[in-house]
Amino acid sequence: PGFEWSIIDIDAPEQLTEVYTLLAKNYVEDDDCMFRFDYSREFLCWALKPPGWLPQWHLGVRSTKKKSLLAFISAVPADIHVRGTSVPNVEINFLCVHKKLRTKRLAPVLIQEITRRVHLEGIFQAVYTAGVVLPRPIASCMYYHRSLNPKKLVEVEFSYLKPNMTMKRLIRLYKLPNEPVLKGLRPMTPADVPSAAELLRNYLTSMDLYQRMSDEEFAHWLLPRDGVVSSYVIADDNGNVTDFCSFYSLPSTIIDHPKYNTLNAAYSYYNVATSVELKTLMNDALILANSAGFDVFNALDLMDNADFLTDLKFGKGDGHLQYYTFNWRTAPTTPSKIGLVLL
Ligand code: MYA
Repeated sequence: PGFEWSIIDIDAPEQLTEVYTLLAKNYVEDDDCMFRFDYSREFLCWALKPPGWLPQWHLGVRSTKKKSLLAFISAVPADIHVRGTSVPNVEINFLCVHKKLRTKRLAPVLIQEITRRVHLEGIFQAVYTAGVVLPRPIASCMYYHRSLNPKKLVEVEFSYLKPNMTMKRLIRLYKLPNEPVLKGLRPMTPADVPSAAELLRNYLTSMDLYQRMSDEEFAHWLLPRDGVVSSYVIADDNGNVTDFCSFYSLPSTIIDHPKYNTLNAAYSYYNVATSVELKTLMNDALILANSAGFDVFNALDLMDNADFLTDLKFGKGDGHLQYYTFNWRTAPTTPSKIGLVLL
């Protein structure tokens, strides 16, 4: 009693702002409560409205009296492949309960209700990621971080100066050129979608868990959106994409810092290299992210990312990300066989 379900209309600016604010103040924090994800409104529209999205899967809980938004969970459709089998699925994300209402078992109620609403559409499987270990992950990935603005990262205690290291030397260590190195690397355009989508589909078939994207879905997830997602391609003489890299922008609020409010983080998304080395391509991704003003570039150790993490000076983080399948039993796999990036 005292609470009611509410379908959130993401297209209504004031409702989008309610979800934005709930998450900005109550969503995922690091273990030391120093940083909290600050997904932008534009990012939320992107994440919540891929092809096939349904309004009833943007599910909120409001107080009956004041109607304030106190909890949220979302589902979006995806064709997920697990060890060669295609399974119609949803991706569950943005499960959030207001700090005032924690440990009252509202989360299981939200999960039950989104499950019911997904079942009504004839879908019975889901994928999701979480920082916490629940029964039972299909894979356990690790975050790696590449400093772009080491001075700020040290000031906000995201990273530390090791003994014997000076700030000057640290800055020199992480310094990057102003311009990308690879010839012909340019932002992805709609004309690139058919060949780039095919490149990604082919690449991902070697993975144990991945989303198979139609051209339409690929266009939604990968075409550049200002302040949300950046994608760069190299094409051959016939205009077919041979390589692409991408990253999304997910800032974090720096909690209670006297000087800085925001940590600008880029997250590695989907990257495929066939005509150049993946390492060279990702070095250019770092250069582009640095020029765009990001403080840090984050990547999980999934897909072929292990090929470049060490050489490109990524440091191992302390955050694990567990991958889960719901109502689909499969043996655990290694991060390098995970071909799915959830936002
Ligand atoms: S992961 C992001 C999760 N969000 C956050 O971490 C934001 C900050 N934290 C909060 O808002 C709250 O602490 C949350 C829990 C909401 C996380 N996934 O209500 P409670 C279980 C699944 O008393 P609260 C993301 O969005 C916990 O083990 N379950 O606790 C993907 C316990 O269950 P049990 C979780 O702290 C979400 C129960 O909740 C998670 O007030 C995928 C306690 O409930 C978690 N991340 O609220 C959801 N954290 O007693 C599953 C805790 O059994 C989707 N719990 O151990 C499943 C598929 C559904 C669709 C199926 C379709 C077919």
